[in-house]
Amino acid sequence: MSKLWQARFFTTVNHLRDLPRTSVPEIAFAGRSNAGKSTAINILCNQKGLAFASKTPGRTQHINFFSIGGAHVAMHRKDETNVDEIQALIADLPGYGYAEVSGDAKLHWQRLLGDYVQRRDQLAALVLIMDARRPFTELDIQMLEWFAPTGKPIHCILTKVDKLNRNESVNVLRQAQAKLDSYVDEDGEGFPFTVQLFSALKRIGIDEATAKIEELIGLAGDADAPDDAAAPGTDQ
Ligand SMILES: Nc1nc2c(ncn2[C@@H]2O[C@H](COP(=O)(O)OP(=O)(O)OP(=O)(O)O)[C@@H](O)[C@H]2O)c(=O)[nH]1
Ligand SMILES: [Mg+2]
Repeated sequence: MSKLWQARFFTTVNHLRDLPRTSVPEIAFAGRSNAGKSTAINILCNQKGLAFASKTPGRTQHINFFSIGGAHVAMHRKDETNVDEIQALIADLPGYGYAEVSGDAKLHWQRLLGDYVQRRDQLAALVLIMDARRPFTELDIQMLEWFAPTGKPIHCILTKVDKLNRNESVNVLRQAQAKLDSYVDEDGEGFPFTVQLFSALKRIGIDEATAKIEELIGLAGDADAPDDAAAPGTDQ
């Protein structure tokens, strides 16, 4: 069982000053509005209504945090989350590029997003969710270039590949890899950027994304013993 399945709603933040005072590693899902961030979080955490997913673009307007660890979700759904035992946080960021949001609100979101990804020390990595049919829009590139100087990894997830045929998927992945490889620092070194295909609808790329995210937030190989190992003396 993936550690991500333990995810629980933790808190909603509308101002940087309200960011959780935790020090555990965080991973944030960024991307255009409607790209599929909330849907991806739900499917990776194996919980349908965890992050709100919607047909109405611009739905996630604050930063929503989900905690991993600190509660025995499967056993006692209503028990309190023990903040001291939280091992990692997942952040669902407000989508960018939603045209109908008014000027002030848009500015507020952009500042919140930019400041959070650039300044949050606990942020271990960024997951950049892009619609596989139109990846790397101007705002995606801006997000990537805001975050790249931190030197932390970006894992790109090209989602909705159920809308592409096999050839198109292969090509889009190859082009995305080439784009990411074209970024080099002043010493000519590449950045820790990775990319994969994904579909929530057809359940493509879930294991790959799970393994990558667990690795990025330091949960890999740290599975709960009772789930993975049979008690001594039990028949399997
Ligand atoms: N076909 C298909 N549709 C998807 C997939 N993932 C998400 N969607 C749909 O895309 C729409 C937007 O998904 P959300 O997860 O709400 O997108 P979001 O990025 O969280 O959007 P905001 O909260 O506005 O930033 C919904 O109608 C989803 O059902 C997928 O893999 N395939
Ligand atoms: Mg959302």
